[in-house]
Amino acid sequence: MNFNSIALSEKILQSQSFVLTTHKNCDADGLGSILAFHHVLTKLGKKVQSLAVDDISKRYDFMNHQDFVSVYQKNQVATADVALIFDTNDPRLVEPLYSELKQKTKTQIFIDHHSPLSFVKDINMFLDENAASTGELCYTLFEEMKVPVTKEVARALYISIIFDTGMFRSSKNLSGAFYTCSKLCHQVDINQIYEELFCRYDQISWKGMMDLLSQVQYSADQKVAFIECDNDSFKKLGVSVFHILDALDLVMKQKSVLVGFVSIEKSPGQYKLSFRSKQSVSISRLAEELGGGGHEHSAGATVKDYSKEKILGLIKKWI
Ligand SMILES: [Mn+2]
Repeated sequence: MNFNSIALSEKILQSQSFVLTTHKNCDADGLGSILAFHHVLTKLGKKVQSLAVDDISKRYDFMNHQDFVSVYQKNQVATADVALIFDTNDPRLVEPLYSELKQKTKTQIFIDHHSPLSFVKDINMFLDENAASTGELCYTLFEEMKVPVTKEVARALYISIIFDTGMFRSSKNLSGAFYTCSKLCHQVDINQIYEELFCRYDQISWKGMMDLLSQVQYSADQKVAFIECDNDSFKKLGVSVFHILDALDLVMKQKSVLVGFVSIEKSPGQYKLSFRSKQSVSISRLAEELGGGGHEHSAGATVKDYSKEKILGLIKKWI
């Protein structure tokens, strides 16, 4: 069933116990949404268990999630009325936790801003594709629930929004992001959050990213730029996935480039592909074709077979 904000806030206010989670390999939007709800629900006297499906990147330590969000362990999920699953509508990205949630919680509800997946049926959703982040949707619910937004809730939501919009750069309708941040910003340290999220290079990783940028390859018409990185060069360069994505964002600053991608060989026969696009070129369907998903201008997939020729061929269809 599809919830609207009124029906969902009623459901939340009427329920007593919750499990909160987000997609695997969580990001600041999903984690910020969990944290904001964790604080709000706890203050309302509800029972709350907050779980990450897998390890949380050290990059997000500054979000101070340690005391509130733990990593899922089999058979450790509490029984609860409602499971709220943030920033995805794809149950596969919440496994193996999702299967356990179906046994331990009465209702599972996805709160998300990604395109709904055509093959996923029979899930409960509160979904708004026009929202630029899930944090924005959480704020809509808090307004509907008429709960006060404390300093720690404001900080968590502000991080969600700034992260997912890349400081208000995303292609989506940003009015909701601006509106929400206008309500939050007086309670948050804007400069500190900017630095924690976006200034994260030491000398080694900075040099590593420069090396990555010197390895950019182009399609014949210069409209596609890409970086290939295998596991060894990853370690040699001293960079993480986040640094590589930063390099990809820099590559997209070239005028002629409409699509950029990075291919990261995580292990033999397992490639993580991240795509960016500009202007009217949408790459979300391309990512879906490859078994992944995402947004119009930012998407990704993990594939077993990778060749640059194949990916360049697929991209051609969308330019
Ligand atoms: Mn998001």
